[in-house]
Amino acid sequence: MPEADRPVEEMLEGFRKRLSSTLASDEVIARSDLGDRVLETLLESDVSLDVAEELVAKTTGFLGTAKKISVREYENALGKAIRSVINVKHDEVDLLNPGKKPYVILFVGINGTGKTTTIAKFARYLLDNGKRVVIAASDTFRAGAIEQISKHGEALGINVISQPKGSDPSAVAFDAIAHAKARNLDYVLIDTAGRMQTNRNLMEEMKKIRRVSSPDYTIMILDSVTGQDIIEQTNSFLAEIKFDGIIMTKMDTDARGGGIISLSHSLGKPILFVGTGQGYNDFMKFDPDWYISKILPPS
Ligand SMILES: Nc1nc2c(ncn2[C@@H]2O[C@H](COP(=O)(O)OP(=O)(O)O)[C@@H](O)[C@H]2O)c(=O)[nH]1
Ligand SMILES: [Mg+2]
Repeated sequence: MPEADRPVEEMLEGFRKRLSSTLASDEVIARSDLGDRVLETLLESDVSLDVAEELVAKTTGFLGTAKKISVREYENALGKAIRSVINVKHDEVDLLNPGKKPYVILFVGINGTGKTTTIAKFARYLLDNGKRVVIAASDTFRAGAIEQISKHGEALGINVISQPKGSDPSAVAFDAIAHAKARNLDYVLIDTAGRMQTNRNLMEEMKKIRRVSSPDYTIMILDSVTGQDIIEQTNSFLAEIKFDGIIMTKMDTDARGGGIISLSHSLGKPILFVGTGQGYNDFMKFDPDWYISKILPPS
């Protein structure tokens, strides 16, 4: 179990404190010193080396040629640099008005990242917006998975289509889509088993789910606490499973806070939502400006 949920207000506090103590040492500073110190702080906050270097270079670029600058100017330029790196194709996605019915969304990701919990939160978000939803319990592999998602379905008043443990996950997805078509529902959300990249059978099974359900959108669930390691851990997984957008979970338990910047950048996909706790409401649309306002003072 993750540690206790932290309120949204306290999230990213560590990152903000690290940055402000790095930046607040002097009123006016030589730029070259500051760049090195900020680079170090970004690395400590789990921003990857290449992205941290890019951020510092961009910040320097925004600042022009003055030898000495105020901390305030540096902060504003850094905020601009982070915005330019984190803002991956956000405008193109409107999952609330997809223009197709039923709209089939496949949720993928490694075991334990929070897929099932996130599907329940996302379903709740759709319900709150007046949408009609069915869930496919296509994790037929892990013990307890069908019960877990069925409980969420009961709590939310949503049908969960399932078959006994060990059944073909694609058949479950197929049934759920037929169910949605027959009832004119808006969305089919497909839960899946965690895929370990080493497990060939599971990878093949995942491809079959894709073939059978032809998802309109695929969401990769990433655990923010795993940080940069996730790129390596999920490398072959990411290469084989195509996805369109990302939901970062467990922001409330991530003390470093900067991984989100480099993940979005290096994967080239938008971060749609972030998970901020275990309850249905601990879920928010990801807003780059919100994120930047949490780690830097307002410009
Ligand atoms: N604190 C916290 N815990 C989360 C969050 N999202 C999921 N979890 C927890 O992570 C664990 C694994 O979640 P689950 O949805 O079963 O992962 P799955 O294996 O990918 O389906 C559960 O204990 C969830 O309650 C989150 O945003 N914050
Ligand atoms: Mg699950």
